[in-house]
Amino acid sequence: MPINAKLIEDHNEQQATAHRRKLDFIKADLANADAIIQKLAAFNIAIPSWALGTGGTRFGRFSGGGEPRNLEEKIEDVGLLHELNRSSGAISLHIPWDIPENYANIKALAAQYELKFDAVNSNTFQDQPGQALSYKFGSLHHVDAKVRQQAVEHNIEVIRHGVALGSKALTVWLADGSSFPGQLNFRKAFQRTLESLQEIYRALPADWKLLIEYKAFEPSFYSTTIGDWGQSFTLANKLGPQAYTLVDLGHHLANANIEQIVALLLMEGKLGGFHFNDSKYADDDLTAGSIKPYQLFLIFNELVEGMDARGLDHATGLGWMIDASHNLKDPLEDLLQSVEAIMIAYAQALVVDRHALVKAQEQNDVVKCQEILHQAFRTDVRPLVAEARLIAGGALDPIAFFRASEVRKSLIDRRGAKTVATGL
Ligand code: AFD
Ligand code: MN
Ligand code: MN
Repeated sequence: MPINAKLIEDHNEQQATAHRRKLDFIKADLANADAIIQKLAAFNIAIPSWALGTGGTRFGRFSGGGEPRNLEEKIEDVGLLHELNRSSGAISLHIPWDIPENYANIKALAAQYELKFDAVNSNTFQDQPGQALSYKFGSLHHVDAKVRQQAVEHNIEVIRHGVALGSKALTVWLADGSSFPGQLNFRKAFQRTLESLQEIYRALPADWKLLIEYKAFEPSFYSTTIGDWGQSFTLANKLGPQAYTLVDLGHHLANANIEQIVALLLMEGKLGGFHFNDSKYADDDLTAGSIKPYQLFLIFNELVEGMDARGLDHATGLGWMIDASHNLKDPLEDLLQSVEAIMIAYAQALVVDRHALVKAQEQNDVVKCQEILHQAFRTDVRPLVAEARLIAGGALDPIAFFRASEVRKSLIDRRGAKTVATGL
C-alpha cells in the first residue's frame, strides 16, 4: 500500500512555516548544521520483521488488528515506515518465521519500497513443528552432538535464504544456558558453542558478517552460555575477522555501562551491530529512548567518536537494527517513535563539540566535560532530524501523518481485525 506522495507533500506544506522557524533557530547557533543534516539523511535503521505485530508477555497477547499476515505484508509495513521517515530502509528477517516462497518476487517487492535486507536471524530457541530433536536444553551448546548438528544446519540454511535475498550478515542469538547450579559444565558448554559457531562460520560467504548477541539472563535463570560482551568478544576473536559482537541494549545487567562496552568493542574492531530498544527492569524491548534517552545519547556519543577514530562510515560501518516488541502501542507508531529517538540521539552526538571535549578531558576539567555533553544533549535537534526527512521526501511529522490519514484503519480494513503476525 504505497502512500500517495501528494498527501505527504500537503502534510509538509501545512507544517512548513513552523518547521522553518524552528530550523532557523537551531541553525543560528550551529556552524555545522548542514553537515549534520546530510549525515542524518544518510542514516538508516533496519526494522525487525518480528516487531510489526503486537508482542505479548508470558501472561497474554492482545492483538491490535491489521497485523501483517505474511512476509509480503511485513515488507509492505516496513515500506510504509520508510516512506514516512526515509530512515527505515531495511528489514531484518527471522527464519523460519519469514521463509520466502519466491525469492525473486520478495526481492522485487522490497525494491519497490526501496528496502534492503539486513541481517538474517536464526531461531534455535524454539522447537518448530516436525523438528527431529528438541532445543529444550540448548542448541549450539547442547551435550548431544546431533542436536548441535541440527542447529548448525539450521543456521547454514538461514545463510542460504539470506544470500538469495542479498543480506550480508547472520545474527545468532542463543537461549542456551542453565537454570540451576550444577546443571551445566560452563567450560564444556562454551567450547561446544565455539565449535558449533566455527562450523557456521565456515559456511559464511566472504562478504558476510557473523553477529553474535549476548544476553545476561532469560530464558535461563542461572547462566547464559553467551552471557556478556566478554564472552561474545572471545568467541568473535576465536572465530576470525568476519565475526563480531552485537550489542542489544536490553541484554545487560542493571546499570551496566553500555557506552563503555561499545567504546572498547569499537576500539578492538569487533563491534558489529546494534539492537536498539529500551528497558527499565530487564529485556523489556520498549521503544528506544523511552526510558533512558540520556544513556542512548551517551552510547551514540561513543559511537560517533569511535567510528570517526577508525574512519568508519556512520551509515554503513555498523549494523543498525531495532529489536523491540510492543504489547500496548500500535507497532508501526512505536517503530516510528523508536527510529525518531535513535535519530535524535545520533544528531545530539553529532552536535557535541569534540575539540572542546578533548581539551577539557586532557585538562581534567570535569565540570567542563559535563557542560559540553549536556549542551549537546539539551539542544533540541528535532528540526534537524525533520529537515533530513524532508529533503529525503518523508513526512515532517510521521506519526501525525499516520494518524491523520488513518493508516491503521485501512490496514484493518484490508487484513482484518484479528490477524496475528508470526513472531514471538
Ligand atoms: C531476543 C533477542 C534476539 C532475538 C529476538 C527474537 O534479542 O535478537 O532474535 O529476541 O524475538 O530477545
Ligand atoms: Mn536482540
Ligand atoms: Mn532481546
